[in-house]
Amino acid sequence: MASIKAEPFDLDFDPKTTALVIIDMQRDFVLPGGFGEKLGNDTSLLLAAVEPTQRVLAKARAAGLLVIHTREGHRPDLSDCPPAKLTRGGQTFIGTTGPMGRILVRGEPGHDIIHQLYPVAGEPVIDKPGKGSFHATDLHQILLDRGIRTLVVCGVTLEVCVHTTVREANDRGYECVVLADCVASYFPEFQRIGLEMIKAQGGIFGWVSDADRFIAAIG
Ligand code: TIU
Repeated sequence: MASIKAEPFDLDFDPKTTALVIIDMQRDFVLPGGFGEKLGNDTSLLLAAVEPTQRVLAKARAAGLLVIHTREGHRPDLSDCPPAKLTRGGQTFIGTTGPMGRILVRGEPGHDIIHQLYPVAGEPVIDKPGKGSFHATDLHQILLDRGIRTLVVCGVTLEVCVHTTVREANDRGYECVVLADCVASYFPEFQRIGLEMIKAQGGIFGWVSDADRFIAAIG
């Protein structure tokens, strides 16, 4: 067993039943020319999460933790993209062509994970059409089959895909630790408040820690 220093209180976990989940570290969100920038955001804010997540990923791999990556995106014919997601306020970005290929479309350069955090053989990659990583995916099945109980969560953006995934996971009975410096938002105030929301009320849907405390916990 191990224990991670966290808020609102330290969490005991078994590395054998713990997975590192890295959410949507895709070019379309963290680099200019993709979905994030099309939505009017400064994508450079998300890059702060890359280096701490690299350290966490290296430690998790060395310790033999299950590592799971997710990607938000759609089939090339967009048949899995709800009309309500495709067109917002009369604007359509998903499926249009930009400098990194068709935005949020599977198989395109922009849809793929940045090289710094690229999956290696044996690490499941979950392609998801929504914000949550459990919706319309086989993530729950993969976690159940491996007896996973605890999720250590990194990725972007905190208030959208990370929050949605952690809320989904919490409802399915997983204990989730979000690493504060390994998640990022386009909005600094959402980064601060998004972390507060997780750990308020005695940890209403999770715990908050950071890269250094995760690395120390693994030993
Ligand atoms: N726009 C935004 O903040 N996020 C997303 O659209 N997807 C994810 O968070 N991955």
